[in-house]
Amino acid sequence: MADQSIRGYLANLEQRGEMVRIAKEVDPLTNLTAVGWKAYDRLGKGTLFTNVKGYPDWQVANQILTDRRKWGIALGVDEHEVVATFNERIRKPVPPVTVARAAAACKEVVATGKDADLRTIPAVWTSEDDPGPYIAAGMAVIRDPETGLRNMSIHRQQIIGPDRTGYLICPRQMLRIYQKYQARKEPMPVAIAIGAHPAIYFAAAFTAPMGIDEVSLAGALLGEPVRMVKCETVDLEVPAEAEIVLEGYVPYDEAVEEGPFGEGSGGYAMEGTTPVFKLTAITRRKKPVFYAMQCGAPMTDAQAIVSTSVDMLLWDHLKNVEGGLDLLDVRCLGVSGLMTVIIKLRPRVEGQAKTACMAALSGPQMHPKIAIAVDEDIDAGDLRQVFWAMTTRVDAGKDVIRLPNMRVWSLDNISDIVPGQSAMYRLGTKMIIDATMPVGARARFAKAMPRNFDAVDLAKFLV
Ligand SMILES: Cc1cc2nc3c(=O)[nH]c(=O)nc-3n(C[C@H](O)[C@H](O)[C@H](O)COP(=O)(O)O)c2cc1C
Ligand SMILES: [Mn+2]
Repeated sequence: MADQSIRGYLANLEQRGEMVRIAKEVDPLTNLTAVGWKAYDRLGKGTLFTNVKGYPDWQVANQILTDRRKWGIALGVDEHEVVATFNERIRKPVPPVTVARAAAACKEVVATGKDADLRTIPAVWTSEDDPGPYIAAGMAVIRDPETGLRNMSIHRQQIIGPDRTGYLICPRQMLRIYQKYQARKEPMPVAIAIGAHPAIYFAAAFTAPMGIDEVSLAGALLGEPVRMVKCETVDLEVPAEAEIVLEGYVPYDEAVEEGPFGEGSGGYAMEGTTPVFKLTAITRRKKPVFYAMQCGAPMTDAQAIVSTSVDMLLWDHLKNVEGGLDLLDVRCLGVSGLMTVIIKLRPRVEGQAKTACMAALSGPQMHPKIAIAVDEDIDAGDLRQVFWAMTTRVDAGKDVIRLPNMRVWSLDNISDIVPGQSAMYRLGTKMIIDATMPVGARARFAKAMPRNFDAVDLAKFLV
């Protein structure tokens, strides 16, 4: 039986030297996220805060899923295998099982009625211009009122009262399901799990075809059924090994001012109105680990989770372009706020790299607006090499193509909002940069590598 908790993952991270513990007191409202962000930026490590002001029973984790090495630890594979592993495992969904309440760690403490108070959770004030503390790491489980099918997705929550949060629902599957509740004039029951195994996070962040239960995709990634447990106040189930569970509902007819919030773009999502989440119960472990999922200026948890799923979906999408590309690597760049994707391929004929870029700009997810194609000899993970190719193999007149008036990601603030719509709907200019060499003229564009480069082993000369 695999561990399905976030604490098990944190123990692995620590053992592999990928996490630091910070025992000096931090305050979730003033300095926790800056300490966590800097620790990752300077040391490349995630952080577990063990001394959190005002929350003696709690620990807080931050910046723990920020790169492929850490995802590799979560999946038990090498960092280079992460995308391929996701792709392979996710094809065989594994339906969850239901366990008894007594076997569910997330039920150690149950608070309902007045006792259910969001102020008991160390929600963090993340970015400077955020209006206050948020919970960013909640995975929402809901059911389609018509088909009964389950959906799981991640949504940010601005704390606006002891039992209320703003609840942003972007135009994706949850919104379609919420609109069904609205049409029936019924509240949408929601159960929100905070802190669980990264595989469950990945599945929640993943855009699966409508009707596919993300919980069974999490099972596929884990290699065993997710253990679920029934909720106290709503007719839903949640991962039993979660640290904290918020139960409640989203009324069909309420809206609240929400934001601005530092987002995966690296900048701010503008303030606006969102639906409301109303709390009916909090269940949790006795000594919970709160996952303060870092969002905002790169590089954060938010960018790494989304880019990994963009890569995976694009890999599948691109492989079929033109009946099959010689695709070598796909990298949605977290450091670009998720809006640039690099495609490494072996173009068989002139024009193929541009077709690949065009497909990458109309993939399953909206984030990329710039697609850069590079050749086999460029390491797509090394931006120095990519920049060299973008300069020496690009004639801006022929190789840079602008695609105006395209739908772009909602958080691309430089792009215009569609007249009459909310900021969720934007039109902007996408861009293709074909930084591959002209097919048939490769010698002229070769990298001038040191003589006998591949044959020379540096280690032999350092002894
Ligand atoms: C850190 C993080 C925060 C997110 N915040 C939101 C959010 O506030 N609102 C939203 O609609 N989607 C948000 N998303 C994206 C959705 O969770 C994601 O697209 C999911 O696949 C949607 O699932 P669905 O298509 O089943 O609704 C977030 C994703 C991540 C990784
Ligand atoms: Mn879904």
